[in-house]
Amino acid sequence: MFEKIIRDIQELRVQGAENVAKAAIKALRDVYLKKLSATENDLLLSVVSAKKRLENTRPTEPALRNTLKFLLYQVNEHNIKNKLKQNIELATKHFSFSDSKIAKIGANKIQNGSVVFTHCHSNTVMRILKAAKNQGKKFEVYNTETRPNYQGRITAKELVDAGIKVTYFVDAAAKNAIKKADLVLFGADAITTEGNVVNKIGSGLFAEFADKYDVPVYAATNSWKFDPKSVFGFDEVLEERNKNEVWKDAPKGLKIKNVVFELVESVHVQGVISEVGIYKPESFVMELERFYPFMFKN
Ligand code: RUB
Repeated sequence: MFEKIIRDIQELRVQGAENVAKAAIKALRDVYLKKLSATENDLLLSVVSAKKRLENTRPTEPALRNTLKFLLYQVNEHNIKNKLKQNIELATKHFSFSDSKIAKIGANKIQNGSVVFTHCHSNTVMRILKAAKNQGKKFEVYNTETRPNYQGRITAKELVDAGIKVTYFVDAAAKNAIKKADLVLFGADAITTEGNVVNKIGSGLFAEFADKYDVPVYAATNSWKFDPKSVFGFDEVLEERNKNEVWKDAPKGLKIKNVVFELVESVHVQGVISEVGIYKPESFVMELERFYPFMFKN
């Protein structure tokens, strides 16, 4: 199972930053269960090497790295059997608690008659939209196709299946869609110490447009997507994927850039919706040290 999870993350069969983190919990649990009869020292060596391999599966995923850090937090060769088990349970609980809390808080931002613009496919955003629908609110979603991998189709299909009214736009039509929207709701792959949000390419551009037309932008995210590396001045690494995704039989010699994530500057973000509440991006980062000290420890 461990090797399959590694492949599924690398080959994008696991989609969305939070699902990548949840898959890492499963993978480490698998290593733990298979090595339970080994000595504590051997178990620790296997778990540490599994952690390194998982960390390297995707570059722009602090939720993955924070989750792995949490799983091994205060674990040593004397306590690993109990402590790792306990951390696996706590991390699993963290995500299930946060998922429903974020859905509830985020749904309050959606009113009867609202038009919500979204981009790409974020499981966090989907949970918010479905929670608003379950509250009986009547609203509409505008979403973009999200080239080159068309994650917008996953969003559109899921919304149709949930009985939520949705209109699908090509990416280049986003300006027209945003002008008519009441709010923009993105997911996030990372939040930096300056309060900038990293999300699917296009998100930064769309947020600037939204700002111009006074449409508030919210990023919905589990707070474990904060990147502690950015505290030390490291820039967020923006993943670049295979150029075949953009153009399979492109003319030989053509240079294609396929950077898949982009920074949404904090000035364009009205609020970060997470399990700790809704905060302005800069205040959100300040709250985190209080809630999750493990993230800031080496
Ligand atoms: C997905 C994407 C999502 C975030 C948040 O990009 O940018 O908005 O990962 O998702 P890709 P979630 O499909 O290229 O990984 O809210 O599910 O964590």
